[in-house]
Amino acid sequence: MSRHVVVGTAGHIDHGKTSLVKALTGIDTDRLPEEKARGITIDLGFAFLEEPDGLTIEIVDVPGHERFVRNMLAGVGGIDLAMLVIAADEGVMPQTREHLAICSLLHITTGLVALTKTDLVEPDWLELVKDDVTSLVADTFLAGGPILAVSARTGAGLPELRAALRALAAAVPERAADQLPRLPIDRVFTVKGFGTVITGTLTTGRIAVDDRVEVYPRGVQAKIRGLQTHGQPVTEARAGQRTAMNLQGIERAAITRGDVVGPQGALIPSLLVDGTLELLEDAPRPVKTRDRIRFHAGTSEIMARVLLVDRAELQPGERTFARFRLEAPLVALPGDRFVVRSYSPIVTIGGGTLLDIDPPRFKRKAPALLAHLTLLAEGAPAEVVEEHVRQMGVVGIRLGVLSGRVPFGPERLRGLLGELEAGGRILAVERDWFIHHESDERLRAQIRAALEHFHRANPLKPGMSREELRGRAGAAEERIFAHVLGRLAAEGAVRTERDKVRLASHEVQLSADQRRVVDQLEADFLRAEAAPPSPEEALSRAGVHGDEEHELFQLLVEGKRLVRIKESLFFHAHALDTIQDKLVALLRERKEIGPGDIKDLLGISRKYAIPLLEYFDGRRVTMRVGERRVLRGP
Ligand SMILES: Nc1nc2c(ncn2[C@@H]2O[C@H](COP(=O)(O)OP(=O)(O)OP(=O)(O)O)[C@@H](O)[C@H]2O)c(=O)[nH]1
Ligand SMILES: [Mg+2]
Repeated sequence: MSRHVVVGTAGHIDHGKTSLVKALTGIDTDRLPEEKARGITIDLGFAFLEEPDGLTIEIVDVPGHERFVRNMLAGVGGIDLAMLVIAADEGVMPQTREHLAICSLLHITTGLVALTKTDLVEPDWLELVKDDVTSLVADTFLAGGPILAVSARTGAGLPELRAALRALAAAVPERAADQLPRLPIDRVFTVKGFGTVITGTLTTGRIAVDDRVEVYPRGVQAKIRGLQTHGQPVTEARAGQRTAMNLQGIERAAITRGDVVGPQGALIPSLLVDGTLELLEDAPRPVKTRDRIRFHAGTSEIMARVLLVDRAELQPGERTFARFRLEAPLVALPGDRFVVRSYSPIVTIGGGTLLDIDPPRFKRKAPALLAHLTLLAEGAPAEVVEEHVRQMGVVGIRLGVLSGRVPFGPERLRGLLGELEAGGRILAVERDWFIHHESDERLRAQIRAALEHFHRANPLKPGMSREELRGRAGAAEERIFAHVLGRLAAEGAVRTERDKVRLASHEVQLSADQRRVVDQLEADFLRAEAAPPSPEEALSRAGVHGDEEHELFQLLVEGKRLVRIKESLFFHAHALDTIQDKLVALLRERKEIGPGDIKDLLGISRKYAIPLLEYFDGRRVTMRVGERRVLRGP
């Protein structure tokens, strides 16, 4: 099986990085005319070595000039191992240190030192430089690693260097297969006849021709028309591969270095991220809250303000949690490492690990934020997922959003969610939409409390309006509210009738006096049959003053004893049944009738006859044909 391991060069300007890459691979990575003219590297260059057993060593050659560290940063974001190149005649220089620090901050875990231009120095000198280098790399990921003496000019030591690279590459662990495919873009150009082409190192996952992708943060969607690695067309690219991608349906001008290609809708561009922040021992000064910095992640560089979570100032060598307010959207995932450079002078001062993307709006200095970040930094994967669900409260979180906020791929995430659901920690309100069990319990308690309060305040009302209840119970998302209410109903705790909700235990309790009024009202309407009184009349005959809004009158309406036909015209439900029977019988006999016929049939005036006919039209019992009514067929 083929494997791709990415080696990045690092080291001071003119120390021989590009020459060494060329001596190893035969590829001149300085492509730009300006690079040729000035004899320095300005932007990233790419080369590769084909090794036995399907291993390809991809090489990213970076510039050493201090003004181009930003380009260097765009190159080392995706590397597996570092080749620190130090010219034997000059020894350790400022960008030797800075590049080494950057590699350390990015948590690159393996690599070697190539002590080059050895043709220019005496053996004694070489030994002195070796000692220097040994103490430079002590306490770094290069400690104890190979320090190889080479010369690009004479070729001395090159076979040993290549063998050492191969050995290190073989030991690099396989990149996680189950991760969202992500390709931070380092170059964009157009190829005549093909259109827009982007290149980058596919950091995770795999992609194939015809895949539909999105270019973040712009949100433009495109189809992969073609893929190439090392100038050869391929149908699929895998993690670690240098990839050129021909995108269909996208303008070159719509993309720049720093953008990220990923699956559609899967990543979250964010102006706010949380993470750890560690300052280098030799950072020139402390970092204070609101300091403006340059934030480098993947191939992007974004200006940002630092907001320290638990202190006002972070001293060199210290580490804490920080929030970054970015001046342009960042596209990254938790777990990604980043590097921070000071605004001015432009030097690398530290870095950290992203913990949360588009985090919940905690108050920055709140202990809750500290607890949240500590959990994200130190918790087991299931705890991290649970924490995200918990923080979303009664809004819940959808799988699509969650996957952009955790450092695990989709399959792993599904597994963790399944575990949490089985353990009762979270609930699925819908497929791929989750709330924490505490939020569920809180919502249930709020619903019960709101209903209890309502019943106490309105003992004669049979139930509370559903929308009012949702508002009182923390205005939960409609579908989550519906889900929780549905479960409460299934458990027999609440009853829902049309848009009214009540506790199952609630019963309207009437005093003897109230009972008498209600009974009398009902009797009045029953007796009146087709010519009912107005609500006011009926109420005053029962000895109370009021209109249809009167709670005792409403009791009969909500209990469906009285039915509103129009405005304040109410009929008793039984009376309506009787009227309907008579009407249907008459229509069967006559086939069609006019308003006068119903007046005669029921002995009522036009005032009742017209609304009744319209009511039965509305109930689809009758149908209007001109001025006449006929029976609507079954
Ligand atoms: N004598 C000698 N000269 C070398 C060797 N390697 C590189 N050089 C010379 O050193 C100079 C710089 O080499 P580059 O390979 O461009 O250095 P670099 O590290 O890529 O420089 P930047 O990319 O600009 O940081 C060139 O003039 C090379 O010819 C070597 O092994 N021996
Ligand atoms: Mg170079």
